[in-house]
Amino acid sequence: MAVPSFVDKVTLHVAGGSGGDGVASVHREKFKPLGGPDGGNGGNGGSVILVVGADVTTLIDFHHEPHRRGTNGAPGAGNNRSGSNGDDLVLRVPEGTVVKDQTGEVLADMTGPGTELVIAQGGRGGLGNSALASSKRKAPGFALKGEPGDELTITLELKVVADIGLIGFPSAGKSSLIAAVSRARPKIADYPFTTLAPNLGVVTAGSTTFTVADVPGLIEGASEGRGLGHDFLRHVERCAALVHVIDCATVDPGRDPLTDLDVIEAELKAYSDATGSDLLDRPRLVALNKTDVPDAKEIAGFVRDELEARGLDVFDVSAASHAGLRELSFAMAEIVASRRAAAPVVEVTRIVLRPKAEAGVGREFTITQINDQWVVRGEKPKRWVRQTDFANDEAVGFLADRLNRLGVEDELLKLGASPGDDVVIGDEDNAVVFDFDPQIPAGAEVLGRRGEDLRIDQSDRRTNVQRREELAARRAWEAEKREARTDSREPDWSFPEDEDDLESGDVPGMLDGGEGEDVR
Ligand SMILES: Nc1nc2c(ncn2[C@@H]2O[C@H](COP(=O)(O)OP(=O)(O)OP(=O)(O)O)[C@@H](O)[C@H]2O)c(=O)[nH]1
Ligand SMILES: [Mg+2]
Repeated sequence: MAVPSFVDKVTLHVAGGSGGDGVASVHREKFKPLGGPDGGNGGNGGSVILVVGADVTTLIDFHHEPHRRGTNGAPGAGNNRSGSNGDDLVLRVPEGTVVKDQTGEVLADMTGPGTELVIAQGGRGGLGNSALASSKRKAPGFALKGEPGDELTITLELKVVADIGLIGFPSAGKSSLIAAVSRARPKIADYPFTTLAPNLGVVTAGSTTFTVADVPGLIEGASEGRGLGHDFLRHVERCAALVHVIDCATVDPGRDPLTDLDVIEAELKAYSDATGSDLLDRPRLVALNKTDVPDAKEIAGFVRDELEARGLDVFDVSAASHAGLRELSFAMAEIVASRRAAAPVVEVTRIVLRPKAEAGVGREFTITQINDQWVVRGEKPKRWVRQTDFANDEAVGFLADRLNRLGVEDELLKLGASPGDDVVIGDEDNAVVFDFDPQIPAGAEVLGRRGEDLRIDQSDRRTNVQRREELAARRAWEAEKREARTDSREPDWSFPEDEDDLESGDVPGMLDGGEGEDVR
């Protein structure tokens, strides 16, 4: 099997590391058996980051290893110890790499050394029960699970970033030309399609230094796949100008400089039509090559007027004798310099790619009814479900509280959901189905023993109205007692114990905890 040495298109599967789970633990000391929650948070998973490396020229590494993922975060531990974060995986890509998703949409165009793209974020670590404790939930018997990292399949496509592109028929002398004007040393031979992958050379003319790309030869019908096809033309898409390298010494029947130029132009047009590229807008220069050959010099003389009449700048050159190369180099430099003056400087950027907001702009979630199921979509609900340990009732209750605070229950009621309906949250392949039970009053104070949530089994809780009535009755009873006390002047410590009484901050109707609102 041939081993490719230059790869300019690869499919890559990337995944951020998973976040570590938070831990539920209770501080223990001698004589202090229940010292409060001290479970630490899980560490964040490492992300996969693409970064432009100045010395990277091919995507070959990814061709050999197409699956890459960041390291997982470590779980938290007791005594408030957080798990360590996973390591980011930094993948170096060549300048000019275009990153696309599976649908072909461009996610990023990696130009400028140092430009970074966080393509797959690591999952966030789950909070430990210490971080989940609040004045309402003093000793949570659960912790949040770490979230999985982003996972996606992308294509990397290399578009060589050169200032000038050399195009022409096979054996026109493109590689000879780049070898003559730069220190590039591509393979040169007298058979067609010597060049199979682009070569880059650096040229200095006057005060301008620029890069020139020599690409494989084009022939008539390249757009239909003849020869090496025309896909490699993407390597000259970013060039400031194209140089037609024309072989004036060819003895092939049916070929002459003007016909050759027309054929190549037709292929450029076919490429632009097929890809939507704006390649045709590039300025052109014409290098009439091999003028060291006497017949070729003569032919060059014949066609010059016609080419100039078409508005083209024409140069008689010889890659062999180096005649005319200085003029050609300065003409290329001039175009590059004016384009650079007009174009903004490429700044080093760090792009963080985030999943698109599922619920739409400005909305935390949406609910749609699909086949008798209520499907809740939204980043927060989805994440919260992933963080939930469904084996732990208290954790499930915490999830219910969060969803209610977000307004999911209200919205479901508004849309006409009735008790017992299926409510689906999460990704299609990983969805969780709940029974809609709007009777469950939200509130952390009704939690039972650690890891339990009384609301889940019990539906005969007092309603708010009942609670208010009881409170009023108790106040009346207290007032009566106080009166009796003032009468007798005797202290009375017999106070009724009711641990389920409303706390000072509780207003009927707002029993939903209200704290830990933005727990990640
Ligand atoms: N006499 C003469 N021969 C040249 C000149 N430039 C190139 N050649 C010859 O033409 C042949 C093809 O040259 P290459 O530079 O490989 O041509 P190319 O355009 O890169 O060809 P492909 O890579 O196949 O597309 C070689 O034998 C070169 O020596 C020139 O200026 N004068
Ligand atoms: Mg070549």
